[in-house]
Amino acid sequence: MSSNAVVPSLDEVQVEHREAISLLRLCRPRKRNAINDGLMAAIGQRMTDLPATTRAVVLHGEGDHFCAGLDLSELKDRDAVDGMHHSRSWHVILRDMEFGKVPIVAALHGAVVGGGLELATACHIRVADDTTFFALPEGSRGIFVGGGGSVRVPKLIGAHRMLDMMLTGRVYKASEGVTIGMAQYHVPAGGALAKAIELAERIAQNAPMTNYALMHGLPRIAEQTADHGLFTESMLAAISQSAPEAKARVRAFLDGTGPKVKAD
Ligand code: 1HE
Repeated sequence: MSSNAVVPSLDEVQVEHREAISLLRLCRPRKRNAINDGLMAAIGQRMTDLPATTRAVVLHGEGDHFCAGLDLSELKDRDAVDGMHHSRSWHVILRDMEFGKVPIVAALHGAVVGGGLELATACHIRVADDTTFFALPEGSRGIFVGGGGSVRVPKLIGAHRMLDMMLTGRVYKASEGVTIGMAQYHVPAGGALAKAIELAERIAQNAPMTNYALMHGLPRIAEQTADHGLFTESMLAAISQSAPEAKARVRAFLDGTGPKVKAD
């Protein structure tokens, strides 16, 4: 029986495990890490294959750019039905990243455009170095976002900023992008990966239940009514604090052995 299943291009998404964190590197620099079906399937496969020891992931790109978006050469022959299936296939993989097992920190540099921005916004933390620029060139290519951008990007920067980006081709440089909420961190050129690793290692020290509750709870609570949101919050609070790990961490603070909050 023949199958239409995409073969993941695993060599284009390299993985490195470092104790509690895993690094995924987009490795298609010749094409500026443009995402074809094989590369997207490989991202999905790598996320599925993370070892149980991984508590946070860093996603970064090889070469001068994080990601040039959809591989436009694949678009030539796609009809409406194929386009629908293609978009839905991105939705599944990016949803599984956003609502996966562990937080993902994206280390951004160079182009973070089109589907590259959609990929970055499926991550939980974005670190942009000074070379980073954000754009949604779909408008000028006669197409539309298809990887969840219309849902995730407005949550970060507002629908009208996204509208402006797509209608006018506006490009946000790193500092401006960070100011409007595209990324949470802005670092000097070449510094995104080191900062992302530092943050992932910090995230990996949290209780896994708390990380999970944050990743899964906060976006859902944001879409609930206030009354439902408060109820969900109470459930997550109750479940988190009843875990043995939470008890041990609170006890450690009360014993004087747990970390204090520092302002630096
Ligand atoms: C590509 C792609 C691509 C580069 N698909 N091949 N995304 C875009 O509209 C962005 C298109 N790319 C660019 O604007 C530029 O390539 C960059 C600003 C990202 C980088 O510029 P530069 O000068 O470093 O590289 P380059 O010379 O433009 O590209 C190098 C090669 O990569 C070249 O191929 P070559 O065979 O001539 O060497 C380019 O054709 C190729 N390349 N980007 C295919 N995107 C789920 S829906 C999402 C919808 C979208 O993402 S639309 C936005 C698509």
